Amino acid sequence: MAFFSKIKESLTRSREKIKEQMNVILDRGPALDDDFWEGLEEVLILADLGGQAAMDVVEDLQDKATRLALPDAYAVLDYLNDTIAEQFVEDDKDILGPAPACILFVGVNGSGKTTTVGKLAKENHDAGRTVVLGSADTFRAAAIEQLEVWSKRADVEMCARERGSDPASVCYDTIERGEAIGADLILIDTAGRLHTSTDLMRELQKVVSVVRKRSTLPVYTVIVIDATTGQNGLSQAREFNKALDLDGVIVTKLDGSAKGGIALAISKDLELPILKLGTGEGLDDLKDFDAHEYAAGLVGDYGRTASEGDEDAEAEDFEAEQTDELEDFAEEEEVDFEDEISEDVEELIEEAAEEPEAAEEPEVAEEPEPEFEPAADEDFDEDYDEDDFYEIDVEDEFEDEAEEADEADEASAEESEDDEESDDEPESEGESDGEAEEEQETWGKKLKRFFIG
Ligand SMILES: Nc1nc2c(ncn2[C@@H]2O[C@H](COP(=O)(O)OP(=O)(O)OP(=O)(O)O)[C@@H](O)[C@H]2O)c(=O)[nH]1
Ligand SMILES: [Mg+2]
Repeated sequence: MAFFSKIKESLTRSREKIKEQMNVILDRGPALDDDFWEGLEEVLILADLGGQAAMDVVEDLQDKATRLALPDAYAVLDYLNDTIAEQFVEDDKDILGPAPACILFVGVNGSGKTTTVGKLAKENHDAGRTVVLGSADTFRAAAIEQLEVWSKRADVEMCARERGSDPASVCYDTIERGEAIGADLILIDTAGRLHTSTDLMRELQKVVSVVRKRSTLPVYTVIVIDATTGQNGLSQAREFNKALDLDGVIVTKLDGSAKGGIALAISKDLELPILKLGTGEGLDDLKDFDAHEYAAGLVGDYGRTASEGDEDAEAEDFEAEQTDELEDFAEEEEVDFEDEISEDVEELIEEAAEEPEAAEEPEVAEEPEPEFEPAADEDFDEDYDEDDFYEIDVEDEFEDEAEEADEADEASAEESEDDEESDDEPESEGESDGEAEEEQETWGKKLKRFFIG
């Protein structure tokens, strides 16, 4: 059961980092003085929101504080999440919306392009759309095979040429194939490249311009940014944007990052919408972006009104989750444990009943179990350590055993009388067999009572 959204969960590290710094300024007191505003701006910059976004958020909050006559820091912080959310650029073109489109994915090496293309292919195929993938990463070893794996997982077609061929030709083929089958969505994976390499960026420009000329569907270029790269992600996005005039951003690896604020820095700086968020390596770990959800996950709550209710709810959810898990665990373990014990005990009882020779062992055959003989209280105190008996009620146990031992004695006495009348078997052997059977029964009862209760 998911109590936190995957996005909120993925932003945990970023949120905790902000919380630590925010608590420092709140510890100084709730006054709305210069120290508070400067401290707040610093917290936002350190949270990777970027200088511009941090300044704009603080100015906006100062306006609200004046306009609404907010009394203190807590009242201001009630507006922090919404103010941050308002800074994100909206996706006016609805790039990943229902309209048919051809989308190129670009970015530095390892940012998550191929994985993102695969996840999107799955999501759109599941939504009933016809999707075609193009593997325009003809440079990296195994890049084509990697996308092929995703195309199979998503159950969509893929176009490729051999490694080393012209990526623009692959794009051409893919668009042609997409048109032939009436695809709603053409997703093209490109080779990762350093944003600082002029040659590689020029090559990419060529690819994008071929696609723009050839495609009859609207063409969008989307950069994939790894959230763990923080401010370097902003530099990457700037360079790619200069070269390609980007349309949108997908931020990946949010799950492993403490620099979630970078999404706002990029959106704000480049005036680009965030389209999706990568929250893991699985097929379903690509989430829609919602500015308010994101801001709440990134910052948490400090304001007077929001915080208490929300944190209480979180604590309750967490507690309920733990209780459910413990109950499930206990149920499973108990069932298995009981089954095992019952089976073991039944086997022991059966074995004991089937194998009377076991009773011929000297201590069983010759002695009627001294530890079960009734003992005087003073003897008991001297000879037994109560710890040896764990949770068994010692007195009851001894009374029971005494009764059983008495019964066993009587039974064997009767049998030996019978045996004396008959000369078929030697006296000692007959006595020993009778005792042995009684012993087995006594053991059986004892084991059954001990394990099963
Ligand atoms: N934790 C996590 N890992 C991710 C996410 N997205 C991608 N990855 C992992 O990041 C690694 C690189 O992903 P790729 O999709 O190969 O990246 P790429 O941009 O295509 O890489 P190149 O083609 O070499 O440029 C893989 O191990 C992915 O499983 C994400 O959202 N979260
Ligand atoms: Mg790749």
